[in-house]
Amino acid sequence: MKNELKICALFCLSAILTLSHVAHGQVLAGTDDLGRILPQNNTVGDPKSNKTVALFYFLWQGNSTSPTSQTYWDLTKITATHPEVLNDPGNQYWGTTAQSSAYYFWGESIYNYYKGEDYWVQLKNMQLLTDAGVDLLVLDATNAIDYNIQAEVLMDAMDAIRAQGKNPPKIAFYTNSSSGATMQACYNDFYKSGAPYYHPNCWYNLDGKPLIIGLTAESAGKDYQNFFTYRESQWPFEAKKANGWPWIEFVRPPRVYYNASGQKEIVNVSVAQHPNCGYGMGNAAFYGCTNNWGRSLRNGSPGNPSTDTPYGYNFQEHWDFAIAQNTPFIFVTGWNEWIAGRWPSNDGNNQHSLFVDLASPEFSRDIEPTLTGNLKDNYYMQMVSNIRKYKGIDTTQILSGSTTITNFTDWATVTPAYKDYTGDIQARNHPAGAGNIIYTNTTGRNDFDTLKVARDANNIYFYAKTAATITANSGSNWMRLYIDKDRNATTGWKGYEYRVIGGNTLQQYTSGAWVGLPGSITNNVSGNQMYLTIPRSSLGNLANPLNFEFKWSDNMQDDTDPLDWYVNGDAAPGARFNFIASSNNSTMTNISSAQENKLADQIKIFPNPAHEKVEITFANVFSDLSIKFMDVNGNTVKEISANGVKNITVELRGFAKGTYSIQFHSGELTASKTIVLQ
Ligand SMILES: [Ca+2]
Ligand SMILES: [Ca+2]
Ligand SMILES: [Ca+2]
Repeated sequence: MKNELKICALFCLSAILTLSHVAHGQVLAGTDDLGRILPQNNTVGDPKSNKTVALFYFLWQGNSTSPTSQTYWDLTKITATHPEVLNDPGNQYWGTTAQSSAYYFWGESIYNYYKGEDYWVQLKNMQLLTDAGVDLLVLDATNAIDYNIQAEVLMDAMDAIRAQGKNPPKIAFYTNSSSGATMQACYNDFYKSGAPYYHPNCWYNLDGKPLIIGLTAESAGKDYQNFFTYRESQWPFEAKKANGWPWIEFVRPPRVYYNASGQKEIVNVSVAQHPNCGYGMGNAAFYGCTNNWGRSLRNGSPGNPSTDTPYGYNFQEHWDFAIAQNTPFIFVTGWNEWIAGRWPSNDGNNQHSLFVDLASPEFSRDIEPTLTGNLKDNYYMQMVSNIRKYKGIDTTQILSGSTTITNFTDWATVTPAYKDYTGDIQARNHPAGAGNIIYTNTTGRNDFDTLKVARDANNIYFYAKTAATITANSGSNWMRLYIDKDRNATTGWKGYEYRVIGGNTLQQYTSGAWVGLPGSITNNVSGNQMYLTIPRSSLGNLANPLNFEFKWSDNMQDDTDPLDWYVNGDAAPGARFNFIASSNNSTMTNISSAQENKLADQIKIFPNPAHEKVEITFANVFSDLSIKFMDVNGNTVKEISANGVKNITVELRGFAKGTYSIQFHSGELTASKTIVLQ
């Protein structure tokens, strides 16, 4: 009887979830470490049809055909501690004396120096890329290797996510060297009936057949010839091909490609480029070659890598151009190449070492979150923002009506059901892609599955359902709840004004520290369910209608670092995302006015009235702040930018006396101020 009920309940729940998934996707909020806010439906509009994001993805880390240098392998660390290696190809601190036989990581992923077949890594990545809205992973087989073992691990991770009703990316292979033979290997390994690594649910189909990229002419007469839909491998120095799918471009703006039917199809977006390819990324990083384009490049200037590398200026120029082309595909390069072989340089100095593709934080092009170069998860969040601009996004789901919760059954009718991934507490125990290291991570404990929020006049209630029985309360980092009460990342710790730790202790972030608040929080736990009852009065009387963000975590290891949410315990939602709890449908207006105030509050201008000049100070440093002075007739009389600075002096000598409006613009934020010139 109990079992029958359980089966019915499961069946009914999955039916409801399927329906609600079709009707409305789950929309996450977030602000990155630079203060850039993920755009929502109010700025990017509803989901658009026929917009597909392809991402270049790599499986070769630690593979025997791309062997990592044995003793030292992190180029950023080697060149920081032993810069003498750069003019000494046989130096011991290369970790190997022979050039052309070892591969180096340009830096360290948040998953460390991993091996391509590490399931723990692939599962984490598939969660990030599912949340990002990436549709297609283009697997790099350009070196004539299909990395079949690693690809199967990746597809196992995709299958695990699909089994939860989510929509993970699918795969296609990109071949070029020995294209015909490599396409044959892909067909034999993955696609043909009885293939050893057969995952048809993971295939990306175009025009009704699995997509493959390569030199189509080489498929002629092969047994796989009619199996695939083909697109052409397209190198940046080759003339534009019909059906070309470019993995990078060495011209700005990038070229736009058409398919064989003459329809506009695809454009490439990349993080950095090496148009001076004879010298590669390594010579730009280490030997003064100035003709390559690093992460900081914009407006034709190399920028200032010592401060600009984390901001993604070059990447953003590409995105802005690509989105405006309105192509059905955008090809993004890339997620996780990480390694490059060391070769003898061809720059005329035989003491130099050459790295063609990746060399340093500035001259690399990986988006995957990293521990190196202060890049953190900025490029991931920037990619998520731009995918939203390209594809649109659903509106925020609204909370169901006021409900008083007195027991677990009261939660049955409360919506929405916010969903986390399950299985994301998977332990890690896998050899590294470098050195004799085994990576382990056993911090996964309680596995969040479904979260809910309810409210009545007196209380806010928070519900969490986990995949298995909730562990006994172990103290501070057990089943934590974070609340950003004003949806503003510049107030509180990383935006959060409140948190509940240890199941019953409410804290407020005040003057740079978490401080306990009086008030009684009730905590009910039963099996795999738990809920908290928090008096509204304890939360500083949250705005009504409700409009806040929240996040659960369990077993964080470093509660000062948001990157912890990517790797340890469980976070719901994952990464640097929040769920949105909103009890009315006028969130658009609320957010816009909050954002308006947010930027305006951070800007001070003096003196006002002014003579000849004004000084403008900013509470925060902005990566992309533009300032426009307009006269009473609406004419722009001065336009400047104030990127990366906390104050700026603006000369107004020679301007007519009178009132001027000053318009500030940074990403999604705008503000307006008025000054009088005397
Ligand atoms: Ca989970
Ligand atoms: Ca806040
Ligand atoms: Ca999670």
